[in-house]
This record gives sequence, C-alpha cells and structure tokens, in this order.
Amino acid sequence: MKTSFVDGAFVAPDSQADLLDNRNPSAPTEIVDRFARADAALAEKAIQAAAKASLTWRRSSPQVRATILDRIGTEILARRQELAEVLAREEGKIVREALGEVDRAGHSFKFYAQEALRANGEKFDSVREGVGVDVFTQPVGVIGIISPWNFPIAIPAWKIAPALAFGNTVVFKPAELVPSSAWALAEIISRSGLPAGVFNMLIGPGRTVGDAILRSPQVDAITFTGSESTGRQIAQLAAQRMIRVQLEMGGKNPLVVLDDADLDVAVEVALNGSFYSTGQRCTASSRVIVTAGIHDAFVERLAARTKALRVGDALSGDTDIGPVVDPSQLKQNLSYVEAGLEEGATLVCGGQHLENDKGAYHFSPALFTNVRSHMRIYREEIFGPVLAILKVADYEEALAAAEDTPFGLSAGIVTTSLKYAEDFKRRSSAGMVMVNLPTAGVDYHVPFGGNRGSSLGPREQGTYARQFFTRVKTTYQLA
Ligand code: UN1
Repeated sequence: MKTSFVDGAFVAPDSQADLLDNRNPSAPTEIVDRFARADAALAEKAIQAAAKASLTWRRSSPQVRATILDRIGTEILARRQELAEVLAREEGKIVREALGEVDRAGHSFKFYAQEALRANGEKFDSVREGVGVDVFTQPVGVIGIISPWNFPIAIPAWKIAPALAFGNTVVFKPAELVPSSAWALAEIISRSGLPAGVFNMLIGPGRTVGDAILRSPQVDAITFTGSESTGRQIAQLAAQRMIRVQLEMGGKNPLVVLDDADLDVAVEVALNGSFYSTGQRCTASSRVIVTAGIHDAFVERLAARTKALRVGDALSGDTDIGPVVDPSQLKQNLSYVEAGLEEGATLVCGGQHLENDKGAYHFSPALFTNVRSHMRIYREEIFGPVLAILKVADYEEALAAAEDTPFGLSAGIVTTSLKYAEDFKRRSSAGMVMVNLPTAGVDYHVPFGGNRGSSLGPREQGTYARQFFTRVKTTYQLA
C-alpha cells in the first residue's frame, strides 16, 4: 500500500485509512496500485511542514536548488520507459505519447535547474538625487499545487520544478485517478536531497485534502489545472483570501483549414489535434472550421484516416488511441454523441463504446459534419475524441467562427498563405496559435496559457513562470 509524502517521509500506512484503488482503464479489473487516502488532518500537517521549511528554503543557495532539480530531471529521463508504462497503465495514454510526456517532465526539471541560477534584478537611479533603487524577486512562500489526471507527470513537473527553483515550498495534490505517476515522482524527489518539508504530496480527495489546501491561511498561492467549474470555485476562494492564483482550465480550440491548405498536412494536423491522447487534452482541437472549396476532400480523407485508427490497450505497441480514462468520461463522450445526433449533425464515423472482454473504456473517435455553430458539440468542451466540422465560405468567416467561443487557449490554422497565417497569428485571441501544426503538443521552455474562460493569472512554463512563483520587491536606499 502506498501513502502520501509529508515532512520528508512517506507516512506510515494506517489500517483505518480510507483506501483508493488505482485502476487500469485498458483493463479495469486490474489494480495498478493501492493507496491510503490522506485526510484533512494529514493535509494540515503537510501545510505546517511546508510553512516551516519555507523559512530556510527561501534563503537556500541557487546552486543547491539547481543541483537538486537537475538530479530529479536526470533520474526521470533515465527511467523514462518504466515511468511511461506506469503512466500508460493508470491513465490510458499510449506508451509512445507517455514517453514524450515523461521526457517533458524530465526536461522541465532540468530547465528550472538552470532558471534557479539565472540572475535577476535591476538597478535604477531614483528620481531623487543620491538615492538608488533595486528591484528584485523573492519566493512567494508555500505553493498549493492541484493537478489533473490527463498529464499525470508533465503537469506536476512543470508546476513543482519552478516552485522549488524560485525558493518556494510545495504542497502537491494530484488527481485521484492518477496517483501512481505522482507517487513515482514524489519517490524520486524524496531522494534528491531536498530538506524535509520543502516538498509534500497528498493523495486524497478534493473535498477534504484539496479544500484544506485552498482554505489554509499558510498557503500563499495556488496553481491549478483542471475543469472550468472547479477553477471558478478556486478563483472565488482565492479572491476571498486575497491570494495569488494561476488557473489552467478548459478549451474548445478551433483549427481552421483553408482552401489553399496542403491536404495531407491538414488531415494529419486535425487527426493529431483532435484524437491523439484520446482527445483528453485541454489543447485538443475539437472543432475544425473548413472553407467550402476543400471541405469535401478534407472530410473524405480525414474520415478514412479516422476509421483506420486502432483503438486498444494503452500498453500495446499497435495502439493509436488508448482508452478513455474512466466510466464517467466515457459516459460524457457518449452523451455528447447523442446530443450531436439529436441536434441534427451527421455522424460520419465512430462515437461508439467498443466493448471487449477486459471491460476497457474503449471509444471510437467520432467525426461530425453538418454542424451548426449553436450545437453543443461545437460549443462545449467534451474532453474526448469527438470532432465537430463546421463549413464556412472564406477566411473572414472562418476567423469569426474561431473567435466565437468563451474559451481562448489554443487555435490553429492550416494554410500555405503567408498572409492568412500572419493575420491569424495576430487576430486570434487564443493564448497559443499554431500554423500548420496541431493545437496540442507544446514545448516546455516557452509560456503556456490562454485567455478568457481558459486561463487566469500569469503564464506557466518557460522563463515566464517566474512571474507567478516569485514576488517583486522594490528597495530604495540613500547613498
Ligand atoms: C499539450 O497539449 O502539450 O491539461 C499540453 C492540458 C494542458 C496541457 C496540454 N494543460 O491538457
């Protein structure tokens, strides 16, 4: 039985503990790992430990932080195959994609190892004679990290690494659907040389453990990735407490395909963005907006490619699309397919629960045409491989359709026209814009984030992460 990590040690298993079974979505009777759930009291202990450790860790040498983070990154990369298999087993992401995710996690730690050393600060002459001004950044304090199930190691990594690099301490709560990758990461961190209390991990439910983190007066900032509804609740709590918050939530990311597109590129970009990772990415392109001249050829080719995708066990090398993460997500996908049909869209292929003897949550990628912009499949985030294709007359209509959404995470365009590519990059209100590339699948060393209903607060990743994980101080001194 595995447990949470608090104040420098994995807590002793308690026979009274509430148990959590981590199941494999490719074979749900198989238990990947069993955990003792943390409760509010343990959360409180972790928060106190983080607050105490913060007093010294905030003054630690950048070299100490760099060395430790680099060590963590090195071990993650060295054990990539094993960690990818754990990830595939608990989340259902295929091993090929899981390897990419593990690499991203390892590289994030190595990137922030260097960022810890990056000098920062500015000196100014005051407007008053004889006075000097220094501006520099300092740690925020205790960071509460709440991460989702769809990137079980990369998202924790890109939140934990900058938090530690910039001298903060951490209380981390992974999603209960994916505790095994988080546990493996915590185990690596536990041997990295960090002082006790600097990093704590709690495996437990949002309503007790998450709530304790959100409400504790000792927690100075919250970074969260997950659903929009939870994000809104967190934003309200953070506003009441007047603490810093960073939220990454949903998306309904548009991919525009213009008449002048290279058809092969358009089809591959749509296929990857809409269906890979089983569509379970906030950056997925779940609506494609296609101009009339290329529409029919595009749909025909995309349908053929979609039907050829092999849905199967995440651990098998032959699989293109792994299972949906759990029964409730499967139900949600199926209910959106139902909604699309009821609203009059045409289901070209997929949209079915593919039952097998292991009870896997397999779902065939769904392609809808004859979509209207008021339909739920076109407007709402589904978080599954369900794609709605909207036909439009020209570029201007495509841009207007792309912008017609309460979200603003990523957006893409497939075109061979420099003019349209440049125009789209400037006029799209999404936080990330891709040209001839899928809307999902981003780098670790540049900012990540969106606008409107998708994100709130400073950007994650790259050098921009410093904005969230540090405070600015301005000092004045008479010479
Ligand atoms: C990616 O598309 O490479 O939860 C990353 C998510 C995002 C990460 C997407 N925060 O899907």
